[in-house]
Amino acid sequence: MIPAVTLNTGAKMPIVGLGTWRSEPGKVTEAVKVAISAGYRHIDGAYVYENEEEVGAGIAAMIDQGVVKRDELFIVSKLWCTFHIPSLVREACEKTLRDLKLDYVDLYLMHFPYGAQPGDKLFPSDEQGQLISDGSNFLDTWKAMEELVDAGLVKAIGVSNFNKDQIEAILNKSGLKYKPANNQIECHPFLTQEKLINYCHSKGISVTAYSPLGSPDRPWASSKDPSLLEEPKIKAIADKHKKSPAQVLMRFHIQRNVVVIPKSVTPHRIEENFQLFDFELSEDDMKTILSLNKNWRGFPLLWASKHKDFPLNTEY
Ligand code: NAP
Ligand code: SBI
Repeated sequence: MIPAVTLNTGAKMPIVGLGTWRSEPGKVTEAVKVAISAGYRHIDGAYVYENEEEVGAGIAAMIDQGVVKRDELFIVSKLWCTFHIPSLVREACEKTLRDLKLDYVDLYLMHFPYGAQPGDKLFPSDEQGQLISDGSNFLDTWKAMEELVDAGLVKAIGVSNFNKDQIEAILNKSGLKYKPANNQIECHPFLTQEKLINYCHSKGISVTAYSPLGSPDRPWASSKDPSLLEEPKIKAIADKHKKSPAQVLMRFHIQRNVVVIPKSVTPHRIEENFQLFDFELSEDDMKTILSLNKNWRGFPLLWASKHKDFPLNTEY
């Protein structure tokens, strides 16, 4: 059994999942198959990644071949910003389910707290390059997501890129039916997120760490940005345990009971990123890793910085 985090719905969410952002459609079907063969049971996707059909083909192949049953998998998708208007939420979810070739997803996240103008463009923007708002309120979007649970399209709902105040607004919403089961946030040794993780855990909300390797292939990366995989203290801890820096970066989350979703389309890395259960970081290792925090974000979300629901203006 793969270690899992228990959600506030009672469901178990495997603590390691395969990330799929920027996994090319021509490679991701094979990546999903390699991952499931290697033992992964959790796949993290999203409408905006524009590869859900190919992710779904990999899942279907593994189910058809009898490698795994649907109920042994934990599949995550996310509602994109241009579908925040409540009347659009169900059709967005149904499109994702069709593409994934599934009857339900295990967890459906509101990808960002901010809604964007509906239409063909995934990132509708004004002359300043700022995201054009749809005027929606994420509390109304949340209510529409609750209806997806009641309709059986999703087993659990959660949020992503939400700050403490935004989560609190959902928890305090009048008529709230389901609390968020998960908050998916950027988290790694340069952005350790202690306060937000402690807050979420104190409210029974699990946390998923995205970009655990610092997302080295993000399109806006600069050579001046710090590199987690080349960080000397991470390398030294890895050498001591005879593991790779990537494995140390992943194990760090597991020992905080945080779910982690490394992305790779490279078979040997997909396998490496799952070999995390045969070693343990010491308390000193954990302290050293936490001391690397510099509140550095690979995802400053600048294109939405003027939006009323921009999440990164608060302390946490
Ligand atoms: P990441 O997982 O930190 O890094 C992925 C990059 O690292 C790829 O270039 C990959 O290359 C490389 N890599 C993977 N394993 C490696 C290893 N063992 N050694 C060296 N390099 C390795 O970045 P991410 O894709 O940004 O984050 C992971 C997932 O989190 C995403 O795919 C997505 O599912 C999710 N996410 C969510 C949000 C959100 O807003 N909710 C935002 C960002 C990410 P290859 O693929 O070429 O092997
Ligand atoms: C995309 F499909 C395109 C751009 C982009 O930038 C921000 C980060 C993000 C996202 O919103 N979720 C991700 O996993 N990556 C993304 C996705």
